[in-house]
Amino acid sequence: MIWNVERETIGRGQLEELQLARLQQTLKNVYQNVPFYREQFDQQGLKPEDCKSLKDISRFPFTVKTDLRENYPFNMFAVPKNKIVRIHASSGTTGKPTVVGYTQKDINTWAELVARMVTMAGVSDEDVAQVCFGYGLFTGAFGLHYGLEKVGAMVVPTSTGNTERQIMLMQDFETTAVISTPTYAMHMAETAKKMGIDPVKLPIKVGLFGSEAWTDSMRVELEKTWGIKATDNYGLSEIIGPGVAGECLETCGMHIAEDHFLVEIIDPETGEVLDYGEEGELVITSLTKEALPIIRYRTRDITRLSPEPCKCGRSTVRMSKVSGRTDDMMIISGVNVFPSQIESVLLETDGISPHYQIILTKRGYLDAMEVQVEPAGSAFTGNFRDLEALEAKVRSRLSSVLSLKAKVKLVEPGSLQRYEGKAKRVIDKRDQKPGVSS
Ligand code: DLL
Repeated sequence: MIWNVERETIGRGQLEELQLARLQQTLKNVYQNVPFYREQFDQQGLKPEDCKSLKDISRFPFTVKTDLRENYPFNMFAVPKNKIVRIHASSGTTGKPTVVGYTQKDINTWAELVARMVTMAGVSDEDVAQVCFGYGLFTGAFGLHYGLEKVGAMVVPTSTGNTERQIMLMQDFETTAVISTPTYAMHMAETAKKMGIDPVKLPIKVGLFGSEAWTDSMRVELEKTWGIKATDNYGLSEIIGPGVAGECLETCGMHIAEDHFLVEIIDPETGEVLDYGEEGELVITSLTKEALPIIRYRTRDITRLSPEPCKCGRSTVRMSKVSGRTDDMMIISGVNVFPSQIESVLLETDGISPHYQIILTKRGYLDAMEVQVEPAGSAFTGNFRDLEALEAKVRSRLSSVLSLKAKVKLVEPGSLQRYEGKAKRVIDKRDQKPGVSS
């Protein structure tokens, strides 16, 4: 089923007309109401009227995360405070969070976009949807919550944590759709097994996973472990939260809500706009946001766009799975590598579990990487030789597939940290002084 047939199957010409009208309106709005943008445009000698076609967007300056931080908390808002009905924030690892605001109309738009996205994943009023994202400043839980209610699903807002209770409620309420990060889904499955419950036997049909990068190998693992269809969905607080893009059951890329967002792919080094099919950084301009309109936001997420028609009937451009963030790329002995590439190698190796951690250190002037990973339960014989052979296998696959020299350490099952939200896969100790341990 398609939630909004008119918008999701719109013809290209009609869509572009709508996008241009909305873009011109957005540029006027930010120029009039957000001093940050007025200054930026003035500095470049640009007026909103200079945007005569969609391509003209490339003449306008980018917005980056630090712009939001420098305008903390509310200076990027385009409406007075009394029009704001909700605040969310994305947790920065250091310093102040990035604050985002919503008018009532923004909240309604958000629910509409999430309704489209959950419908793509086959969720309807027949479903019991358990939201295992943290309720709070994070956009994940509230975003999914309102969209799921809009389609009429029975929403179970369990939030994160208390994992045994999550499993008990899945069983008792006959949950059919689970919503979480892929990492937490893996952890929940493990907990279910410890409780003597086979996740495959639970009534869950579909998982809507997002908020962090995950590979197709992880999809295979999640689908097998839970006996479900695993779908991907993408979003970010600065743009609206979840609902920017989502996968239909064809699982061949995420449909972007192009009537609300104008997307570009750029070369992250030069800022040059790239063509469909080329991999680069996703840049998003909001077209309908009232509280926090945003121009050419550099997401740092690496993906590519495909305009090919999808079998599901939706006409919107799809983005491929995010392969990493430009700021997550590691340079190890001169080789550029993303955590997702390591995840693929690990999960495609028999006997390896999806629980891993990457540790970066410095040896002299050289970077060194250690991959700590738990063997899959069945492969853990405890026999030293077997473990050594498995380590050697992973090491040689990392070296042949990624041309990467890494130390591989198999660790006891259950010993690595488990995450209830986004996983922190990389621990970078390269800035630590010698002799400092943690
Ligand atoms: O994570 C919004 C969200 C919540 C999306 C729930 C989907 C589901 P932030 O906390 O602001 O917002 O983090 C945004 O998370 O720039 C990506 O790097 C990453 N991210 C989000 N979804 C995906 C995904 C939410 N499906 C940042 N695949 C983004 C890969 C994702 N990365």
